[in-house]
Amino acid sequence: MTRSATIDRQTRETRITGQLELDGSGEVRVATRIGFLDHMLGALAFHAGWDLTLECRGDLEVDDHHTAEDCALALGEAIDRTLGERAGIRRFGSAHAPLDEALARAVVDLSGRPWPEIHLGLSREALGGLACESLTHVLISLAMAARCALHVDVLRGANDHHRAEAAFKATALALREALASVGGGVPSTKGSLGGTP
Ligand SMILES: [Mn+2]
Repeated sequence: MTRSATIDRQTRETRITGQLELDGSGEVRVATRIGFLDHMLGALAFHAGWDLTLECRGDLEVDDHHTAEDCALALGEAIDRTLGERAGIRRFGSAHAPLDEALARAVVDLSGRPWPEIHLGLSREALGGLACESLTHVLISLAMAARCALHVDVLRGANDHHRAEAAFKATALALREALASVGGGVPSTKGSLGGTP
């Protein structure tokens, strides 16, 4: 059974189309017209082992915010749809990723309950055409839409490009582990990962 979802999210602010295949081989094509967002979502999908196409036409004449947020929401919603009742997944995942001097840690629980804790500690205003606050917001939006607890901490690093990229790579590796198909039922003593406490 393939775990895939079509991405089609249209608002007055953004138009997003694409395709997500969870059990892919890292074939990734992301085109949001924001270079650094392409770089981060591309790294996320590649290191998570997904096949992903994602194209966004957003209101960049306003700023980068809607494009960044909505791409993350569309991707998170696609992850959520591929999982259905969330049976047969590992559910938990954690990873560290370095990029030279930078080191990031990501811990995920595909619990059905959205809880982002994103601490990137970036000091620059922007990276490329992407505000650094938008990078944090991307991971928050991803966790909200994918309905998972996602804790990302950049533990050290002097270069903000490195800090951000390490954070997205660690998130990718943690998600890869949590999304792994291990068989069996819903991995919860409650018997459901529907999202109610
Ligand atoms: Mn880079």
